[in-house]
Amino acid sequence: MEPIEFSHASESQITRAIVSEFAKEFDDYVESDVIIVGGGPAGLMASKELASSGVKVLLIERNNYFGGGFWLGGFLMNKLTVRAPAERVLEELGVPYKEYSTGLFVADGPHACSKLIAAACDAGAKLLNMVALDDVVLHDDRVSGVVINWTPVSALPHEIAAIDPVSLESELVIDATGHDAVVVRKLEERGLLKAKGQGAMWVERSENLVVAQTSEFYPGLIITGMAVSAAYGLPRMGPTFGAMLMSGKRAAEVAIEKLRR
Ligand code: 48F
Repeated sequence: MEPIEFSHASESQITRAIVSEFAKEFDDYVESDVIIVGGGPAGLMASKELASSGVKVLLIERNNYFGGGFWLGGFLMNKLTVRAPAERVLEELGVPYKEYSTGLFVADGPHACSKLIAAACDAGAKLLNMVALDDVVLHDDRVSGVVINWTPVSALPHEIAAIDPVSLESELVIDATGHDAVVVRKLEERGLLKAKGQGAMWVERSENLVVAQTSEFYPGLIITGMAVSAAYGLPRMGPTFGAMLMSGKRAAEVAIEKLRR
């Protein structure tokens, strides 16, 4: 076997490559058209669709990994289900799937999730991991950005790490934080709106309603995915993902229309 010779790069060059490239990009995204909070299936889908339409979009995710609940289908088993017509989205993403019964499709979680993350990146969305939403920016009763901090900061005792967060501005924010509806809750804490909380399981009803009610929930704030269910008190849907993908697409459409105005 031929020995492999890697090119020369010093320790300091490697450090500079990381620091300068990150700082340049971060500086660029201090202002965006749209900031998406949460990188599960709904947020990733919305980011892909927005970036494909030329919108400057930043997605922040508190975990090291993107994908939220999309890696696993349910009950720690990694087969995902979607119902028609959402198999078309799997097709668009190039995810292999099989029809289990009429209109019910099954795919591999890791395959589907990695394709969706790659599609968002390929489309030009900027993805930032290990960054958590701390608060919202509110100007004249309109959500105008997010307040963020590095995820590990919240795990440190306050007396050790009293580290102020920073703000990023945008025309629109999308809450894609799933069942917790974290952005919506920040407005609720201030008495600006009331989230109804999630209802009990009813998959057939829930999927249609989540997509139909993906909308601007507060001036400047669009909701998508399970955050819609938590905000409007819709039934939960359990381990099926078609509505998450379609709701992400709908959120992007709503955002594009608002940006055009
Ligand atoms: O939970 P998640 O996958 O939400 P979703 O896109 O999809 C829901 C389904 O996975 C499933 C379901 C229906 O099929 O019931 O649960 O609506 O992804 C939400 C993402 O938001 C991140 C979280 O880590 C996850 O990756 N997130 C939550 N809070 C914050 C956050 C926060 N404060 N800052 C940044 N990201």
